Amino acid sequence: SVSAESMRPSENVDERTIIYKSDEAKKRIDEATTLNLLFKNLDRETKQHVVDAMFEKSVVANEIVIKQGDEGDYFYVIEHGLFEIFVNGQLVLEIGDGGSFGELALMYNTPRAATVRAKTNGTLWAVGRETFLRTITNSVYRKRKAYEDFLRSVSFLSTLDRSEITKLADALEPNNYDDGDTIISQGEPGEHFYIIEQGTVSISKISDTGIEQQLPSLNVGSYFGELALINDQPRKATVVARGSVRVAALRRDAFVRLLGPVMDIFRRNAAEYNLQQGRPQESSDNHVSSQI
Ligand code: 1OR
Repeated sequence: SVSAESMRPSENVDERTIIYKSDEAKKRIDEATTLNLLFKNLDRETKQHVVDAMFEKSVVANEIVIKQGDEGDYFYVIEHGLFEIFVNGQLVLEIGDGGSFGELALMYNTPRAATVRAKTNGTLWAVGRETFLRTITNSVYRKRKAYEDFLRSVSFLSTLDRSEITKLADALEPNNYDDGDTIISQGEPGEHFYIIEQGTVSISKISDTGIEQQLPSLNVGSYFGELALINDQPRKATVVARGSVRVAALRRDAFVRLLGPVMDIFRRNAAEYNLQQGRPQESSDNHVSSQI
């Protein structure tokens, strides 16, 4: 465990809370945070800032960690253990290793929206309000703002309303690729949908008879990777970065949940493709269907 020595938490923005941690503790935090969405968008330095400020909290089964209605003080990342979330006494969710909770009251300065109770013994890493606001909230807002502006300029999303765009912005994960990197491989199962934020991708397809066909490239604002998710089939083509490319990726579950309103557009473009035996370079909606 951790021998904790906290530097004075302070109002001063330049001061940071640093709690000493062994390499072993750092490794456990790393494992707990790598898959967590809130951490995924933090740059190295900001993440270090959060990790420095974390302190370990052991809990026993049945312990109440957060009580609905209380004021928010800490944000928690689960190293191990199961935690039950109750809203108005009703169990709504169970979360485990690598999950997190307690962000809402801190982000929105509202009372705790739920009660969180340990179902098993467990270990948490806690981050104080100030550090949370300075690091994670900041980065969530910055990312949201940046994506909202970008998404509003993407024509195939023009039917989404404000709150749908915001939810989408929060769920997108930025990924960067260098020239020649493979983003999608034909034949593999599909887990993500992509929107191109920057750069160009080339698409190629190997037919059943082994002939490679080059398909039109896609640029900023185009999407790809929807078909494997809609049809639950392997990837039908390979997508490679041309020059440096930045994409916004959406996981399968979020794709289904958040892009329902756009599904008709995907289907219509897919049908168009089948009719033409080639992909429309640019459809009437000024976006490109990718067939992957
Ligand atoms: P908090 O700071 O409000 C309670 O403290 C935490 O429970 C909350 O942040 C979230 O991190 C977590 N509704 C409210 N809080 C939830 C919910 C939730 N799920 C997790 N928390 N749900 C809506 C239920 C009507 C469940 C969504 C699946």
